[in-house]
Amino acid sequence: VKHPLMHEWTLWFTKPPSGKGDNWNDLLKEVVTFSSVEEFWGIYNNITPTSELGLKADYHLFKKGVRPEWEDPQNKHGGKWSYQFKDKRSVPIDDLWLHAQLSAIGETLEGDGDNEVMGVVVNVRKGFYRVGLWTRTVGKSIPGDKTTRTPAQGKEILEAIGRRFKDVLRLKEADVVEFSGHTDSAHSGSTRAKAKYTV
Ligand code: M7G
Repeated sequence: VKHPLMHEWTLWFTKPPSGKGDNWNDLLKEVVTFSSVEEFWGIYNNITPTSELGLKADYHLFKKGVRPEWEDPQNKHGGKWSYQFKDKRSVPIDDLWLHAQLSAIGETLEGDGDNEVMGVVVNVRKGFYRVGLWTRTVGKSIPGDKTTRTPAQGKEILEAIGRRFKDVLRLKEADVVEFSGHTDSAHSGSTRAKAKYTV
């Protein structure tokens, strides 16, 4: 028996760079697409845990048809919630990444009809792990949206998603999870852009 997921999901991997000439596109690889709980566990049990990846590696789990890139048409108006875990030795990153993935594929991060969650990401970096959740918008209505939201409603929806993500990552109330728009990230050349919202 297979338990179907609400969406199909694709796992992507960013290889750690081997030489100087490597660019983002050479390193980003599509791994596998799945549509059931059982397939997810089969994949999960057979891939390298995050804690064993090299520096500059990423896993990205995105809805099928969405590339884990700012430039994707379904990401380009969006942003992300993210948190950096700076104590790499003590943080249970494999567990946290598992729960981030389960919250995405189990659709527990957003309400029916919110239509915001695009995917989740884990980055292995020198000095920290970063876990992120990419959203379709930054709270504003975007071209082509059928339902219109006021900026206040959009902010409420994104903050509710951020708070659930913060729980999934088992953070304390005093910890701060930050949201930033991808266009800010693209312009600053990095993810460390000005936070738009915090929870
Ligand atoms: P990062 O992995 O988000 O953060 O971006 P980091 O600074 O902690 O490593 C690292 C670099 O990867 C960026 O400066 C870009 O060169 C490249 N990169 C990352 N993302 C998510 C994208 C993307 O969506 N599109 C493109 N073109 N490059 C990206």
